[in-house]
Amino acid sequence: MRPILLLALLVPHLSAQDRPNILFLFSDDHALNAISAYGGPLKDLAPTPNIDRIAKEGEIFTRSYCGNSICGPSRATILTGKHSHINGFLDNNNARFDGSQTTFPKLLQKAGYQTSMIGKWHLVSEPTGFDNWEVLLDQGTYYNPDFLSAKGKSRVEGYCTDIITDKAIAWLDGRDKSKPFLLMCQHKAPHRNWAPAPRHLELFKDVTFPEPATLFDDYANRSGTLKEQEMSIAKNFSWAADMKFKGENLFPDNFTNEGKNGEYLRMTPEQQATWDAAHDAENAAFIEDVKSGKIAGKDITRWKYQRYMRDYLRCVRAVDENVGRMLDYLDKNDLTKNTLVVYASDQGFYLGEHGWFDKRWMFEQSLSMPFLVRWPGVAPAGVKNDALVQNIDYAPTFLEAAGQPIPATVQGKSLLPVLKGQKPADWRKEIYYFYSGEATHHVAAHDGIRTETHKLMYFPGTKEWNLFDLQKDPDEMKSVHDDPAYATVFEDMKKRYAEERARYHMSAATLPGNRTEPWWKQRHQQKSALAKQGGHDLVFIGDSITQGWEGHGKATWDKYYAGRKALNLGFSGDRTEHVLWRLMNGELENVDPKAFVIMIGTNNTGHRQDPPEQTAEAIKLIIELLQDRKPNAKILLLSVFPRAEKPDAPLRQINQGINEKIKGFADSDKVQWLDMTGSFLAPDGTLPKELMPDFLHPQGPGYEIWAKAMESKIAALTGTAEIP
Ligand code: SGN
Ligand code: CA
Repeated sequence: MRPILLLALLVPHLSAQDRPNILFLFSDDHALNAISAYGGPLKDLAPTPNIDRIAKEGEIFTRSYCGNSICGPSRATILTGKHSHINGFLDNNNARFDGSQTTFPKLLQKAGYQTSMIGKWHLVSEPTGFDNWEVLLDQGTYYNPDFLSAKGKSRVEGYCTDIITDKAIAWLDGRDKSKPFLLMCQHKAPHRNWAPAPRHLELFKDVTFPEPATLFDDYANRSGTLKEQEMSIAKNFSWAADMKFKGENLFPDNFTNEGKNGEYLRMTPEQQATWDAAHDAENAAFIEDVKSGKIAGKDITRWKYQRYMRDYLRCVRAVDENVGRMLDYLDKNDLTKNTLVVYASDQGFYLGEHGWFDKRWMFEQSLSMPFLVRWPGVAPAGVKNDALVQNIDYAPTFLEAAGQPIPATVQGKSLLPVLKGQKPADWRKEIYYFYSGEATHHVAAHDGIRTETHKLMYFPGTKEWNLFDLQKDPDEMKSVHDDPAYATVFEDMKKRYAEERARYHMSAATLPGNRTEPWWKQRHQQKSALAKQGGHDLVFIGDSITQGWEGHGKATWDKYYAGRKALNLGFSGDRTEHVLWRLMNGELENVDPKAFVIMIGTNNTGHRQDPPEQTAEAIKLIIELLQDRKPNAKILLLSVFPRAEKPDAPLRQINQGINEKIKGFADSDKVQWLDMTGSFLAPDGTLPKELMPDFLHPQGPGYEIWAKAMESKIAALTGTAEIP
């Protein structure tokens, strides 16, 4: 018997009691500066005693970051332990979470946990991996929110933060108490448009919050894209929804017109009366003061900042109270000792720093994620932990805590050793960040790394680098990338940036992307519809060469594959990143084939001359994606076909390089390799014009050669008789 197996048998089997419950308390857009345990300028004015209790009884992480500072992407990363480009949820505007992929709740559910998700979900597709889910529709609302569950839609009267907690407690009360639980209790608050609970509308009324030093940042000395954002307190707050005025926008130079206050429109007459009582006099006074000139210029921004802060911190107050309710529940039900509690938020937020609200940038305030953990007996109490941690780490941490193996494709690391106070020698020295640049708020795409002392950002749209010395310039007001004194640091950071991108498999070839040509979209819809019908035994994945089975290869296809319930997912002009996108966005929906045939990569070579290792890595991700979604299917991996007439042609060489790498992905069973190169080439290595007149695409006879070369493998993989 192998020693590992023997060891596994000797370890006493963990009983349900030994496996901790996991309570994941989560909020939306909660800035570190709005949690008193983090210190910060607001700690005495707007304390959060209940969240702080987690820090006191457990650990607070001071260098905790997200991988992509917006809602859906952060949530998808938490569920999968993978960065956005791997889990496919890149931005809020276009993405839909592929719920068929492995997530930690699914694995815990399989391991016997009872799993529940209550509150803001915001991943478009329905939750998977939960015994119970009740989620807010889309972003959700503060007042009288609508929930969606397996039973359908329902509206609940009251205040969202309280209701989510009510539902969480009700679920805990009714759960099967013989099993450990995972409860994800995810608040909408304190997300825009910051509508406080009726009981908090007068809170902070007479408090003046300190202004951040960078409230009037002029965006000099950094990427030119900073000036283009649309998330500034001075310019982008709306009259009604953000600043809570009623009626016509009286000062269009200072307030935008965007929308009504949707929250107000949802309120009951009673709620509206309380709301009006809290706002009317103050609003009237402000209007008077602006009209009379008493408040003007920058003072209007200052006034907006104060209103923003009061509303934001009022919303935080309800979150904190409700965290307290949950912790009390654990105490009263004797669950505290055996429950791992986490408090986190999907990203940080700007509370006026750089003149901003919102997030998205890789600057500290929105890169940071609050992360507090309490696990009695495991995480020592009262610890400030400064290890570099990221939201990719949550899934592996929960899995390890529950005694479950961590899938090899998970990109994060379990925090257990870090929580226990050990400093693993190989703990990461930098975190990687990527923001795709969606339209909302007009923040340019960028990615970068942060070390303990420096931050490097790259803006591909303008090809700009920014480098910050976080010790000397913690407010990130001046990029030193072109300062000769930092030449060595800059070089070192660029090298580490390239290494981190490689570590997380980030390149143009692996960043999932859809194409916009109408025919492509139409074909994708068509193929997704076919996939949805199901019933396919054999699925071909590729580019124009695979699509060509519907053209030059039609007769051969009919002969070999028509009777084998085959689906052609070849799209002309596709590169690996398009294939990745398609597979995560519908083309595998009900497909459960015996085998996939993959032949992709020659357009990475032809369009961009991608280095072979990057294309190969993308092919590896395609294989991993298929194995994750369709674990029973086998994969026939084909060599990328030879291109160009002569063997020493550069593009031919690149394809050859890809093949050298990808053949190593095969095993003798699940992934099988077939090198097609020899089938097409003349003995001297030239590519015969009769087979591929453009030295890239096979004609009829080429498809015949292709089919014949694969036939014995296809017959074996699909369990069908060989076609002569
Ligand atoms: C809405 C907000 C934005 C916010 C995004 C994303 N506008 O579009 O200010 O950045 O959500 O937020 S609002 O007028 O509808 O409030 S996220 O937390 O879901 O990423
Ligand atoms: Ca958010």
